[in-house]
Amino acid sequence: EEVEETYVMVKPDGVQRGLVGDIISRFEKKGFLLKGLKLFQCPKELAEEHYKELKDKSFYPKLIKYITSGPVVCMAWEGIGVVASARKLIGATNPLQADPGTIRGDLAVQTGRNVVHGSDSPDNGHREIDLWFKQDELCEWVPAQEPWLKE
Ligand code: YYY
Ligand code: MG
Repeated sequence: EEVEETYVMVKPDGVQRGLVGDIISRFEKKGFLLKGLKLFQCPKELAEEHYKELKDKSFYPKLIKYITSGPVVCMAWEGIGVVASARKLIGATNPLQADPGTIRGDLAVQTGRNVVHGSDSPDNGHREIDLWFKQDELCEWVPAQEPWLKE
């Protein structure tokens, strides 16, 4: 069990629908450590860099338009096994296939409006946090509850 970091983002639909608090709360309550948080209007170039592995997919133009269509909420979360755990909390890419209890399973219906992003590997966690945050936007801190979370 390794300490990792992951990039989680509430997409423009989640912000517009007032779901930011609910989504942040799920990661907080799980016991992960919030290291960075901001509301941000994503420029097209950044969206393209973030999703560069998908640039040949048919849905890519729509995806870039969606992600840049309004402000997003960017988060950096740290914790033991946080990359895979965040993906579990988020649920399957297609919200109709996402289990109840997951963010997408509870709060969304369409793949193209699936409310939230989470990094898919520890390497991408680092890469995406570097991409979306400046170094001085990230905090290293120890929450008072830490001894009650970690053995
Ligand atoms: O990691 P995750 O967000 O669950 O899915 P990806 O396969 O990385 O795709 C990124 C993003 O692209 C997805 O969240 C919605 C969108 N997308 C789409 O609009 N249509 C698809 N068939 C697949 C993905
Ligand atoms: Mg992905």
